[in-house]
Amino acid sequence: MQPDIRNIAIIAHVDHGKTTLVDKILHSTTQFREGQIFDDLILDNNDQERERGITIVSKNISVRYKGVKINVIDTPGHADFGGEVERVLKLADGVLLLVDAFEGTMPQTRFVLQKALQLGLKPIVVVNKVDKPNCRPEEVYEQVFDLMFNLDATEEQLDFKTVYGSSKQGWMSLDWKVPTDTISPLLDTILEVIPPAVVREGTVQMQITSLDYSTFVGRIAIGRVHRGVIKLNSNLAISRADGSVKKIKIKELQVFEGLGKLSVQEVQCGEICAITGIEDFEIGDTIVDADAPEALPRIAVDEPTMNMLFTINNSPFYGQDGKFVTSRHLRERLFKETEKNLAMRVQETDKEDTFLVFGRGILHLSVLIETMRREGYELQVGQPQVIYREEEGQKMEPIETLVVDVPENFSGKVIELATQRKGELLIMEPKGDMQHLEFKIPSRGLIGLRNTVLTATQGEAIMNHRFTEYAPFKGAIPERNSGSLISKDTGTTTAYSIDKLQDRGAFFVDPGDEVYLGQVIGMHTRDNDLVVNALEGKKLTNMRASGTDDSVRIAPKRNFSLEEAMEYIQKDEFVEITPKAIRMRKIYLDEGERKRMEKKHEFA
Ligand SMILES: Nc1nc2c(ncn2[C@@H]2O[C@H](COP(=O)(O)OP(=O)(O)OP(=O)(O)O)[C@@H](O)[C@H]2O)c(=O)[nH]1
Ligand SMILES: [Mg+2]
Repeated sequence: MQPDIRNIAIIAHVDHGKTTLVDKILHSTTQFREGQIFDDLILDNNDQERERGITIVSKNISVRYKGVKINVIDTPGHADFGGEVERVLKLADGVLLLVDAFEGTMPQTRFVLQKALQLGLKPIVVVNKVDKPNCRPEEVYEQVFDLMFNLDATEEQLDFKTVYGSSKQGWMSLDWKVPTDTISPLLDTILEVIPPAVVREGTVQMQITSLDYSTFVGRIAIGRVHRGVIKLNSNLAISRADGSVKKIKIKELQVFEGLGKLSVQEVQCGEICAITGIEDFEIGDTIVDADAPEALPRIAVDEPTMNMLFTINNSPFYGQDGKFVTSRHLRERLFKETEKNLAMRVQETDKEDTFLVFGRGILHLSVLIETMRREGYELQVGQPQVIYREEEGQKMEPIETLVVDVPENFSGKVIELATQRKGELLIMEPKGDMQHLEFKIPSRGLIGLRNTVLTATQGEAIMNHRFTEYAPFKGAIPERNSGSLISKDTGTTTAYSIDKLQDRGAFFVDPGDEVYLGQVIGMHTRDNDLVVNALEGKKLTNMRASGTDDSVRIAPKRNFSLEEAMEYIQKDEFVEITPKAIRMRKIYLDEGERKRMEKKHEFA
């Protein structure tokens, strides 16, 4: 007898608690061996996921509940990884739509729900985090209902069940005022509402929707068996984008079980399956019967909205701590990335050491850069550029929905900042003790906005944005209104000189740091760039005369995260990234050359 299977994906806006819930589902249905203690979320298991506290790649787990096998797919909530969600929804028959009981529906809630509804999936709504003191579960339920309605949910989809609870505390209930001590009410609802996987008889069809890596066996193709039964030693082939069909030999066939995978001889229809041994495949290919190949329609992939120049590190400090520094290294690494990172593209340029990398946003690109530096690469990247399109002779640009929740006294400031960048205020309403603002704003205007908004609101603003559409170009947006302080020479900075220069701006380096000629070492208080000498030796006599300890008065340097640096630099600047350092620099280090290039409108 084949087991009854339910395939569900968990979808939500970022941080609404998906992974926490999946962890609780695992814990409540799985016997872990003694000594297997988990402090963190089991699923967010790669370094960057742990450090950033977000899910970057979707993951499959599988549990047994009341004799039914439930395959659960945890998905990333950040908008930059939305394409991934869209793809893995193809594995599911239903979704758990999580919504934070305080925050309510957010831009990404709308996006992922819309995709799920369009695919005809059955939703269950989970109003999560009802343990939060200021939560408003009933209002949030109403919001979700309205959203479903506005997204043209079918009658059947609109007739969704809602479960309330706290993933963190490990309970779910049909009534939020009646807490329980188990998530069983949710699991029972899944069995009741989500249709069992359909069994289609016939020749094999399995579309590859995602891929996994193992250092031992290489690439692993993951997909759902759409029709027929896949057997280990049967006569199978792969149907590719170009229409070609190539015989394959499967080395290992696995299904998901608990946190891991289980090797099997055959996989029934409806089951989610992992295949090793096919070397040459792409996401979207279909595994078919070699004698009767019939491919499934290919998956459309999200178009990139942003690009950035990637080049080798040619700063005076190159090669000090990286292992991979040549253009050959860079090229190979970037092209390898495109094999698994579907929304990413790499384009050659007329310079052999420079590539244009296309992605879905700053985070999408910065995760790659961060991964590369951890692997030992050195590289430099240019200012992120949005991708324009031309439609009927008109220049079109990407527009996003921006949502900012901010304490009321700061809302005026946020509106001012967004408006300067061509943001258009659409909604302003109270939300608990916060003000909820929604804007339509060009993607261009968002670059660097987070820093500015956080500074202006003393870190209190919560900001989210998501791409919505291409629209006619909105005109010029003022650039950063402070120039760079640029190092005049190469050497070690001194407290003496930084102290003297403090009224010129804020520094990104501390006394004693090594800097090079042309490096951006601070932010000027004015809008033009200024070359400064931060290397001057201490003139002891002067210092004694003033009678104070110079180092005490120096403001601490401003630290930039990788993303902050990417959003901060101007057109004529690079971020230099090595395993140990993130520096900003002028593309042309020499002042004279810089001036000449400016005259040639190199950066217009
Ligand atoms: N108060 C409260 N906090 C929760 C609850 N569930 C999750 N959290 C917290 O919310 C934060 C985000 O939780 P995650 O499970 O990582 O959220 P996610 O939806 O997987 O986030 P992404 O994968 O980045 O989209 C963590 O700090 C959790 O501890 C809950 O029920 N109540
Ligand atoms: Mg997560």
